[in-house]
Amino acid sequence: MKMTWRWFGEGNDSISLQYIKQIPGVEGIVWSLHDIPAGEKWPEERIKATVNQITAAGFNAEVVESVNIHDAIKIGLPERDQYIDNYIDTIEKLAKYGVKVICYNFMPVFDWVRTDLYRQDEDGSNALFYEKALAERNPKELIADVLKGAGEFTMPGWEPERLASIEQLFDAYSEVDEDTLTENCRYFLERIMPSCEKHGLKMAVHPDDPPWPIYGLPRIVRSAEHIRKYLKLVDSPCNGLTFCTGSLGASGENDLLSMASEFHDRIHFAHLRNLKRNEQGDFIERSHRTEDGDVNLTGLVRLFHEKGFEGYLRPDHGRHIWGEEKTCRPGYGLYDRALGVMYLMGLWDAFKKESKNETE
Ligand code: DNO
Repeated sequence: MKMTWRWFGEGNDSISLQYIKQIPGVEGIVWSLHDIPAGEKWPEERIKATVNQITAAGFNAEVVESVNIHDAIKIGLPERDQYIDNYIDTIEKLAKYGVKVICYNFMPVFDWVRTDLYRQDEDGSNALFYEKALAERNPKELIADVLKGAGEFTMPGWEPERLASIEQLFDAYSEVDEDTLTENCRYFLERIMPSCEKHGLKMAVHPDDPPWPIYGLPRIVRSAEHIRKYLKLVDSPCNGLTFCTGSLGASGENDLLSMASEFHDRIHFAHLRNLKRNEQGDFIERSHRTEDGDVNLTGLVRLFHEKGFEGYLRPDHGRHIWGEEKTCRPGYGLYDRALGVMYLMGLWDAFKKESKNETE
């Protein structure tokens, strides 16, 4: 297991690499070039500069989250070939600079969806919250609320320029059902896989967050059955999974332990976090501790350890605590994620010692 931390880049994150270095156990930085629009080639000079900056601070730069996929590829428009060529160009360059895993998603229009970025919890902390009844209201209101909550920060998957034409985007997807989206995904994967295989670079699709269709848009990475199908679209180790417990765990129907056990050899990256669901289908993000939510992180870390997981792992969203609210990116502050690292490392170290039968 290699512990990593998501960092949004110089001038684009409230946390410095120097601070991240003080969190025990973090070996790698999960990065991206967030200002490059989906579909464009990533400039080599920018890749080189970012990788150099990260390695100079004492981290590996082996995981990128995300290289986003242009809507034309998901919709299956004729211009998709050009965008796929651009994607391959970026893969080639990232491989040249030592990138081993690319996390991406295949969700139409929206990436993750929440209805409140600062929902107060019982202990006075606040966190990202999803209220089912509110999520299907006028998408323009939802977008306005999320962007307002983000304040000065840009949020991946919530690009104001792209979402400004939400009606056209919905229209463009009107003919795309689950089968079409799956076939468009197969087309994309078949074209990029030779390049990934040549470099041993693993693609790790992020599950749908939340794991159900939103606004009638199809979602194809949301249950064991969907993931089974996805991994067979191209049955290659390079077509793998980001195992995100917060996304998959928002549905009580997903048995995370059995999913992690079934797909473990195709899991290249794990996002571990906890959440608490209620009967209405709402959920709030919680501390990483198993007792604080519905996700059995203890059991999952045990399983990852038993399976000899050698991939990358990161704490996922944190709550906003100790006055950090609105001074950091929603869900991506320092304190609660650092607590998450320590919890996950603590579990890992305990299982490691146990398996070696060490007592000291
Ligand atoms: C949210 C993240 C997602 C994730 C993408 C991967 O905080 O987990 O935005 O990065 O879905 O492409």
